[in-house]
Amino acid sequence: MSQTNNEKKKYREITGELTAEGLRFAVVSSRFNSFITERLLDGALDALERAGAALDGVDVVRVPGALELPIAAKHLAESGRYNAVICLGTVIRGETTHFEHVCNEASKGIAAVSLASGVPISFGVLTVENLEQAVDRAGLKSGNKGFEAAMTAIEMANLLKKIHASRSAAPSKRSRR
Ligand code: INI
Repeated sequence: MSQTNNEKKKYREITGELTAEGLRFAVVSSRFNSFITERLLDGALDALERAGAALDGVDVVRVPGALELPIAAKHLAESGRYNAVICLGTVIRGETTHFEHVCNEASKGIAAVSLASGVPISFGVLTVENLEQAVDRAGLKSGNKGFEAAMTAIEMANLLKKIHASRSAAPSKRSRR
């Protein structure tokens, strides 16, 4: 059977490495449900350190709740000091519809800030039904979502650097003809 174009790999593939050496990160961590979110922060810092980031170059910024993550992330992203920002929080469904508002506004806000600033901002916010689900995702059965958010930030920071580098190396329109 003949190889597909994907298998032949004739195209150029651009991917982000999982190395954090020489990159600057800010972590925004919310205090609401801090028992869980502090475990996400542990996971995120562990990922950054394992990937080679210098932790004395990482800034950890505290906000009251998940709703305040986007505004802090916006100012950090716009400062130009960071290759990526990692947002951490824990939203646990209660009796009211507040849960939906907090989840929707936090996720929409973070996505909007990331697109507007061009800085990768990862969404390490647990949106769960109960405490058991939160514990599972903060280092128990289902891994640590803070660790995953940091790895995503590292990959995206490297990917965007490469995309910019490959753009500047592209042949001009004239020489492509
Ligand atoms: N903030 C959270 O981070 N998690 C929650 O579960 C939560 N609940 O359930 O209300 C929550 N609310 C606070 C919100 O993020 C803001 O800090 C507050 O509304 C003030 O703007």
